[in-house]
Amino acid sequence: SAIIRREDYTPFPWLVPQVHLSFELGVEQTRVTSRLTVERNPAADASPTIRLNGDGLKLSELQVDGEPCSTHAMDGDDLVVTLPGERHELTIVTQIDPAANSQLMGLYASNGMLCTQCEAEGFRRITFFPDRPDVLSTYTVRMSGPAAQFPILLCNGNKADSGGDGDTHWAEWHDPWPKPAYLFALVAGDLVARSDSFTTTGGRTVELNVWVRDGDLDRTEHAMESLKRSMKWDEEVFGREYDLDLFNIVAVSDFNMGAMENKGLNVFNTKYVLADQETATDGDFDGVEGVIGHEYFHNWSGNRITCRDWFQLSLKEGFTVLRDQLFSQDMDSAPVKRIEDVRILRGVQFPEDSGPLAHSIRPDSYREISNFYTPTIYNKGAEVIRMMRTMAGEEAFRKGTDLYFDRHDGEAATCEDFITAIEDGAGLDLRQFRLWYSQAGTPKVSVAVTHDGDTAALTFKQDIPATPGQADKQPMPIPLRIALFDRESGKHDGEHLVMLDTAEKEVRFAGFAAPPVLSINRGFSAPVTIDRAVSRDDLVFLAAKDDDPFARYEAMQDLMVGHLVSAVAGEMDSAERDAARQDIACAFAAVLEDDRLDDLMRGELLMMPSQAYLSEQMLLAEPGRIHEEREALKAALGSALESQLLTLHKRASALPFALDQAAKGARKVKTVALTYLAAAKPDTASDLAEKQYSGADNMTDRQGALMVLAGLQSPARTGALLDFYNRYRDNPLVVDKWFSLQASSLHPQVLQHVKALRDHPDFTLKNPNRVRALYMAFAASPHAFHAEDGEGYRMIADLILELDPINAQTAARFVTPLGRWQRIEPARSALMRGELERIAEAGNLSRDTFEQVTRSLG
Ligand code: B3K
Ligand code: ZN
Repeated sequence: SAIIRREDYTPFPWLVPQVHLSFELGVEQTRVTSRLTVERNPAADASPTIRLNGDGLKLSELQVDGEPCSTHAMDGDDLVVTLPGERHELTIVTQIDPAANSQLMGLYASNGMLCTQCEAEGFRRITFFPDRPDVLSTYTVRMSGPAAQFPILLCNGNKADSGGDGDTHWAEWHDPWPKPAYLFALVAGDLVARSDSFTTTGGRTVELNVWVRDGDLDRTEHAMESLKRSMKWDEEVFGREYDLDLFNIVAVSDFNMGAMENKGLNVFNTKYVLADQETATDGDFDGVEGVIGHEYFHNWSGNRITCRDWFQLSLKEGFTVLRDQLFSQDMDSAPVKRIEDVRILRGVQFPEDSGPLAHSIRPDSYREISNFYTPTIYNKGAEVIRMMRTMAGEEAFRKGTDLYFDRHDGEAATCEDFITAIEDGAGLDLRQFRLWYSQAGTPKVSVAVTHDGDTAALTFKQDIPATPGQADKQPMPIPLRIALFDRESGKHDGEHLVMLDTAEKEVRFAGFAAPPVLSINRGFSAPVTIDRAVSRDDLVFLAAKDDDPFARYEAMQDLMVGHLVSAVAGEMDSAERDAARQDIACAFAAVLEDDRLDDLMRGELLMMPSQAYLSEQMLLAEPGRIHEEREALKAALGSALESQLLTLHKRASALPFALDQAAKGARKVKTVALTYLAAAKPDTASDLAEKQYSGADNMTDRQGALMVLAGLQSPARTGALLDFYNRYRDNPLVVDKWFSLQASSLHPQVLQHVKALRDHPDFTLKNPNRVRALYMAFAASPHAFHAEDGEGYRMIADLILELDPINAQTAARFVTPLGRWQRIEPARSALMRGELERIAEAGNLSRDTFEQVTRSLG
């Protein structure tokens, strides 16, 4: 398969101002008639032909200007038509089989309903079309089908007309906003809606619907409320109003990703729509709010202004992630949301950036664009724009985004357009900052503090590691928010923004009689790693006193990371180990006792660094040793703080269920307490967890307790798992949790459990949620995936090979964990590489999996 390069971009020689589609819908056979008006693009080089992309399509009929066409040819999957004139009308008929579409791209059947997923290149599986984001058209769509089977017919835009004759009915939809094909969507099925409305500041009344299957309606309230909050927030914070009279959301249970921002008709994974107290955790509720916000915000950052080509993906994704993060910060606890977002970045994006799949947020090439919907494009992309906001300040940044929306409305834009608009609107000079778009790799910032007389000097150095295809890097501007604490008073005299824009830099601060304690990268102002020699005393100081919540969290993390890294390296004798654990326990005790903290934040401060994050800190990770030391520290903390943790659990359990932050925080610390107790006192923890499980009146408590039980070799384990399954066997999203909990548990027999679950009647490779529930959880499990004999690696490779022909996009995602081989100790590394080679040799791989495996082998 060919490599597509950013530098090869050329505008499409044709404009397609009008698209008329007619669908005669059937689950096994759908007939698509497409009528396109095409005219020469004055801004492009003229071409005697028009290339219409197809993917596995069979052409049934083709007319040019109403006459059967004889001047066309197939070029691979594409249809190439010779066109002599300035303007033509093409009529194209294709027949497709939605039921046979297991890739879930294009038009497919899910649970008897029909729906579409077109981003990035799914439209070409429906009809022949210039399937690229810079071709914008106005769509008019007629859908017809059996009324009993598809009582609801939905498409983008507004419903223009509808009718029926006997058993068949039809609807005609019109979307007034020109859009690229990837934003096209239709849904046909037996659905019911929660309806509401929203009035924009401009006075437009928008009808809102959340469409689900009968029986799921009472779990849509949170989604609807989240939508209304998103609409209001985008008006207030970014000045963006909705632009149609109708906004539809449809929940689908078979879906490759979280959701899709199709114009006026968002299609969602059920996981990000359905939520109630009984079946969804607090984390699930937050997920719904965040994803509803994200897709809604795309209406401006993505739809009104789309991408010129797929190399610009972060233009819409990075910006929209930033927008959804800021939205959630405003809706919930801002500091906790920031910490969660950094945890995701460091747990998923940092490893990507230091591995074989590293790429810049604006990549230079790809084979399969689906492989570039990555944490780098999304999460690092958001961090890069967040840095612009930090440098400009909120107000100036808003001027920049206003200018961007204004200047490029209705266009297919580039990252460069965005940067220029922020420069012009916010008054920033981003010439050097553009390097963040082209250079991959997480910068490492080293910092040393020296003190002389009354002056403290900070010496900074930045170093950007080599990544595939990028050996040498230039220094980038790195905005670091810092504060210097006086040891005596426990205070600082204000925050500074240090711009580290050279390879090395020294910054001096006068007025310090004694060496200060440095608090650095406050709020995680830059997506970098910080390397500094810092004493445990200073970390304990910051963990107790830092007024920046993120920096305080970071000090706790650093305390644990520092200890675990040296413990794994075998650098500590038992006295040193005890001393370190003692310090960490003291810091924990302070957090447990600090009554100025709310429980949501307390829960964060008590969180252990993840196995993935710890592995990142080592040149060659030893998964087995990391797991051992991490569990040992957990046990040590659990026994040192047993009574405080029991008190915390008791206090938190006394709070009745509510959706406010205090109650959410209480539920969070309850399970955190259990996890430490489980490591130290499994019997005590098992009893407590069993009580929490059976007394639970909400999913957060129930799942938390079951998670702890699933990791214990306790008699209560089996009973609780069985009860959970029987209670929720009819709810697929909860059954997903049941699979996940077992696949990611701390239980020594996880491998056997996963094998058994693979044969469970509820397991299927056809449903991505179910596949991820079992295997993503397993691949993230700290010990089982890395089993010494390589059985975990083999299971994932087997899965990839079996899933690839069914759902290539989902299969390719499982290559990532095996791709970590270069950063793992030699014995396991060889086994991982061996599995990648086995996949590579299999032949007949999808483009998705082929690309990921090839890149991963390096
Ligand atoms: N834009 C979609 C991504 C769909 C990609 C499919 N391969 C979801 C989102 O980011 O909002
Ligand atoms: Zn998005």
